[in-house]
Amino acid sequence: MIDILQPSTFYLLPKYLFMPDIYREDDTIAALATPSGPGGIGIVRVSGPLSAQLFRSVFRPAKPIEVIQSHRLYYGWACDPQNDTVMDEVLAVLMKAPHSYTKEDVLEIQCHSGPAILRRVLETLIGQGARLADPGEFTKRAFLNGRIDLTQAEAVLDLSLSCGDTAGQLAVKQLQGCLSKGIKEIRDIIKESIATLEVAIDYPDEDVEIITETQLRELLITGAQDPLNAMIDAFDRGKIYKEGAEVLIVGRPNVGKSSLLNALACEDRAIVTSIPGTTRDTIEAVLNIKGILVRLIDTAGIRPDPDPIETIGIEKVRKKAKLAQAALWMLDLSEPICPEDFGALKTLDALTKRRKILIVFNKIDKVHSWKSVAGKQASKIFSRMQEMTGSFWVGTSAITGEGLENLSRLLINKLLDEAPAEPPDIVPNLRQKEALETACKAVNRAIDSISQGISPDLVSIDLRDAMNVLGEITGDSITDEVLDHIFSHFCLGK
Ligand SMILES: Nc1nc2c(ncn2[C@@H]2O[C@H](COP(=O)(O)OP(=O)(O)OP(=O)(O)O)[C@@H](O)[C@H]2O)c(=O)[nH]1
Ligand SMILES: [Mg+2]
Repeated sequence: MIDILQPSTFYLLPKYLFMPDIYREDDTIAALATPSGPGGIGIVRVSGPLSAQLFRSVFRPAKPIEVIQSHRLYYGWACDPQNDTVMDEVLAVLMKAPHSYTKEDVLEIQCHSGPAILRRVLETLIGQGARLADPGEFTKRAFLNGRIDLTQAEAVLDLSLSCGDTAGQLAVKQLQGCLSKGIKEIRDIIKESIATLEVAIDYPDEDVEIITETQLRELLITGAQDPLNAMIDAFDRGKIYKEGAEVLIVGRPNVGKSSLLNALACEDRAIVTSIPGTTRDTIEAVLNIKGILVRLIDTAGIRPDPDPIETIGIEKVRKKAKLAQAALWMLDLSEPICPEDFGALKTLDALTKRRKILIVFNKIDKVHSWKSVAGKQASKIFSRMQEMTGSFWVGTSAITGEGLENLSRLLINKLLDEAPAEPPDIVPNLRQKEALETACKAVNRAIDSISQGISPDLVSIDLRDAMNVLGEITGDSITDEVLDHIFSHFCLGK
């Protein structure tokens, strides 16, 4: 049976459910707004012109229906009007347009979260005239009805996916309109420049110069080129705050890589044994360290003459090292450094060159005066490998937890060493950054043309291009395909 609570089966629905003949944007839509599965409550959300009617037909409030007001939460029962059976004990709220998430009439029913109950309530609403919403369709309606712009809609997506605290704060700033405000200011400057140029185009023979060419260039440089470059720059500088980082744990077998992953994640993610070669595949744990999302990846121990399975594991490490932001090179401090340790380091070539490796001496609980032993081992490493000279090292015990706090602090410092101390206010996503770059190129062309005395109508064409591309960021000028693409990344019910 197809499960209407699961987004993955959504695409099968037109054949299954009672979809209206004409699929329209002013249909009344319904979806589960909370993740499916056991939990406290499950919320079914409805938006569109039938919401008030559905409220009356599917909800039996404990209070008389005549006293019901908009935006008030009421206790009662969700019932199937076809056979008058009670489906669940619920709380329901009707939010009359335009004061709702979509600016349409919206109904939300808080049910118990059992999948069978939620499916039944949803099916009843669909049976009464609603249709199942597309992924992201509630937010798309909020955008199409002018409640939010496209950057704010994208912030909603970021917010619903964000695991890192800082990423969440950045998404909130974008939802509050930080990026839109910046784009609007640039567009206003470009608009003003186009108006100036049009005076020159319309009255070529008259001496009606409002501002000089130098002033116009200056206006475009400070009001458009500089802020555009700053926003483009923020994409790279702020990426770690928004997307987090991938960090590998690499070392020869049995040094304690899996134990470290488990200790940092505070759960038994990876199998730990005293048998060398326990871990074969990569195992991930997502951590939130000082607000930054870190995907920590435990890897297969690296040794000479690996078996065929280990060989695949080692190849995976090499590939991951090319994309990871940093690695923990782990050694067992209770044993002398051996060629196998350096063999493991070789898989991190890409990261060694970028100086993104932290040396972790593990099992300090087994070593007397571990700091001086570790200091000596670090000197040996530095004298043998020039490229590691000056790298930070840290002592840990994955068993007692000693040194783990220090490791987290040093790791975050390493990850942030090229990033600004504080995240920028605006960190565009890839789509926005590409549009900013295109706009910036058009503005650059316009500025060059003004310097070369090229005719105002040609300058104006470049500035109009810039305006249009910036409009794609906020959604002022956007094609249906791009819109569909953006909202297809949303989950059902958002
Ligand atoms: N005393 C002590 N023992 C440790 C420490 N960390 C790990 N061990 C032990 O070392 C052994 C190997 O630990 P693992 O975490 O499986 O090591 P690994 O590096 O993941 O090993 P492979 O998966 O085989 O590459 C286990 O017996 C652990 O209990 C530590 O800090 N102190
Ligand atoms: Mg392991």
